[in-house]
Amino acid sequence: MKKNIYLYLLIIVFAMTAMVGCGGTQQAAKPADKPIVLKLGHSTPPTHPYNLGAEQLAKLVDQKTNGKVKIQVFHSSQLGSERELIEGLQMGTVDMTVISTAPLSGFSSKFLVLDLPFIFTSTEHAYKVLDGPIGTEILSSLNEKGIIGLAFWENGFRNITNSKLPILHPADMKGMKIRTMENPIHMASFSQIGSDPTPMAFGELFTALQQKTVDSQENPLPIIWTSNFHEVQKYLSMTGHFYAAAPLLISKTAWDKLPADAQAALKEAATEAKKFERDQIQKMDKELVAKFKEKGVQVSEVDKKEWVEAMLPVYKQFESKIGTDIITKVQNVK
Ligand code: EAX
Repeated sequence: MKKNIYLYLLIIVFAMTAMVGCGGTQQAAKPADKPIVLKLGHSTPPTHPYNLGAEQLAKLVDQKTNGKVKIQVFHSSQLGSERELIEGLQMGTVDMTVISTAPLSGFSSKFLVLDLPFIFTSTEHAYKVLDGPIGTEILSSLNEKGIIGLAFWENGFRNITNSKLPILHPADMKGMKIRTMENPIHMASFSQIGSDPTPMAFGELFTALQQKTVDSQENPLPIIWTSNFHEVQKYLSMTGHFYAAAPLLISKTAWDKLPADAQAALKEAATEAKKFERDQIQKMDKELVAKFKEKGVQVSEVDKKEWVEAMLPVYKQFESKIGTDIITKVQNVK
């Protein structure tokens, strides 16, 4: 009997030790030791600067957090179209994106000023506005929408391509079916010169051009090149009518989950990768005209003054919605 009690006690003690041991092992592999993984989705191909910049960001964040934060990059609209990516950030189903500013105007009207035709006179002008207090104010307008802006990266000055004829003057665009981004100012600017704008997600654009659902589109040279639009668009006109900034964004849900030191590391990496990404855009912009010509694209330089004047009425049309003061402020940054 006594022997049995000892045996029971022994079993109980043994079992408890084993349980404690188990708990101990579980603690040793506690979830905090697993890296936090952030999913970053964007719309351009793997060779585009968005993707090169995002990969650079992932590398920097990994280094700066000693592997505690990893960024997984999904290119080519794998996580959705640009509008879906913004909605995903709001719902917390997508962690990060780098994206054109144009679709953001549907979420915060502060972005509208950036969409105006010819508002930026040079790349330097754009950088100065975006990296200064105006840019900060525009980005932080997203906070109440559940999105945090980390830095303005770059898409670039947009140029028109088409499959029909060389476009030199705004009047040459009469009746042209052109795909635009989902943005009221972009659409109004093309209606203003007599063309027929159709908004469409970027992921559908190549097929739409190939099947001639639309005859024309407009994008910065690095996008046209990396998406092979020159295979289905014979004419390129160097209009540079809109400047597309490309903010790097993170969902507030993901941001709040990061420890303070990781937040600081991410902010720092976002700024370092901004320089890297913008440099890639600038380098490609310089090299690409020659490459398009080699591919048989007919490239036209245009008289910008004509285009500025032709699209100018759009300013009046949107002035009350944007605010004249902010338009003047942007124009006056030199
Ligand atoms: O953000 O939709 C477009 O034409 C954009 O330039 C592209 O999605 C990159």
